[in-house]
Amino acid sequence: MLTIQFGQCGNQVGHTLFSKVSSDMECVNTGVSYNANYEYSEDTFNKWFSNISKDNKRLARAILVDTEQKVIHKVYNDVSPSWMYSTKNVICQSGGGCANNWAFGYLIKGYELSDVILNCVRQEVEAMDHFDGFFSFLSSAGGTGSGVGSYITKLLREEYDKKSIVTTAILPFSFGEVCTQNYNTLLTLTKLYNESDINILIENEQIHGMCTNLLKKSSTSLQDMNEIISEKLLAVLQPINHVTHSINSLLSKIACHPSYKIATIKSTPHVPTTSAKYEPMYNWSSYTRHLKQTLRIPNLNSQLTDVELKMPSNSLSNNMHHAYACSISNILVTRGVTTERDTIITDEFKEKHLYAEWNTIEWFSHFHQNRKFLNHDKFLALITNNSQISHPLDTLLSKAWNSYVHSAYLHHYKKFGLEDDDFLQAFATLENVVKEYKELVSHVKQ
Ligand SMILES: Nc1nc2c(ncn2[C@@H]2O[C@H](COP(=O)(O)OP(=O)(O)OP(=O)(O)O)[C@@H](O)[C@H]2O)c(=O)[nH]1
Ligand SMILES: [Mg+2]
Repeated sequence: MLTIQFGQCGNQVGHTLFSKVSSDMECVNTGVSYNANYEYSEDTFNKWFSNISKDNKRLARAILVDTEQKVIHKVYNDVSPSWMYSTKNVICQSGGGCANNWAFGYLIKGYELSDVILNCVRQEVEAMDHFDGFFSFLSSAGGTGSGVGSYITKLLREEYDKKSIVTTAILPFSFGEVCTQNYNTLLTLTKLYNESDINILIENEQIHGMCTNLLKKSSTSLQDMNEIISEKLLAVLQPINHVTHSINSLLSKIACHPSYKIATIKSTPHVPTTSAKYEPMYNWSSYTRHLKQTLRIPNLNSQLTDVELKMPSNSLSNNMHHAYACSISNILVTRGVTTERDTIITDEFKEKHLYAEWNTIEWFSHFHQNRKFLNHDKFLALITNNSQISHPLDTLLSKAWNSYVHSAYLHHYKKFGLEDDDFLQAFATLENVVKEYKELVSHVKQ
């Protein structure tokens, strides 16, 4: 797997992720034998790192891209004793960024940087024994991650048409950021939907809520949020027991239908670092029940509390007033020690009524790893492709459309060559995605 980090957000999230991978490898409380831990560390290394540097640090298999220097220099120079980025993989212009303008990123900067980026990609790919695909990070709201990121994704799709492309896109807060964020998100998601095999969408608002409610942060920094984002991704991607856990095997399960290519990740437990030692010991079934509740959707007249913002509980009520989202597929990844008295039962996720009626095979998979993840006795992640995503995308579409009909800010895009037709096509594509997700119908509950 080759990781590519685009723009401020992409580089900051990527940096936190590699730091977490290293922390995970260095955990002493693993819960498994020396040999099993050795195998886990070796698999982790092969997945995320390419080599060992002269001063004995792991070299991240990652390419860093930005159109301004500040952030990329910060993450490159934030040196850890155990890992680092390769200098040759830092691709950065000395300009002032893309000014939150997708068109500037896609049509101007993406083109300018493309030869250098593709050369760097080729070198990394040639150095690998086995290359399964790309894993990229970007925010949809700025100009570089969104514009350059989607332009390069298009070129990667052309050049590596048989390889997987997994994109992690961070969606902006719904209020209080930049005025062009909805256009940028619309244009990015549309391009990525065409070129990537799966888009893992992360909502900043949701992650912020988790920091406030679960980690009890009085003020939340981007770093706090990036820690949660990285834990979610790694809980899915880190090695699992006895199975080759490649991007391709995940993709074949989660992106099993070409019209539904969006996934989100629910995870638990997230606890304040100060109280991690006293983390209450719930049994596996409390956690799996908790995660299943994250698939609920509100009914017409009732509000729904997002259970991902609450601590798990042994007495979580099975609230009958709320229906469940309709899923295309779900993968549960559990990490930690099981005992005879505390086993993992996944029947709740297999219930037919949670899935699209046309979906008749393999809609649910469970992977397990005995080795503890980041010192947690138990950690669970559910990567899910389901209809809930239609809600934030619908909100985004109506805000973008509202600006568009008033021709707000369009001149910023048109001066770089984007036309009304491009906008209209983007609206049509994303509206169609939302429609497909909204119209999903589940198997009838038995
Ligand atoms: N979760 C998270 N979000 C971030 C981070 N940095 C920026 N963002 C979000 O990313 C969006 C802004 O995009 P940036 O990544 O800063 O923009 P860029 O890709 O560098 O593009 P330009 O600066 O316009 O060239 C906003 O929605 C921010 O909330 C981060 O470290 N973590
Ligand atoms: Mg920037």
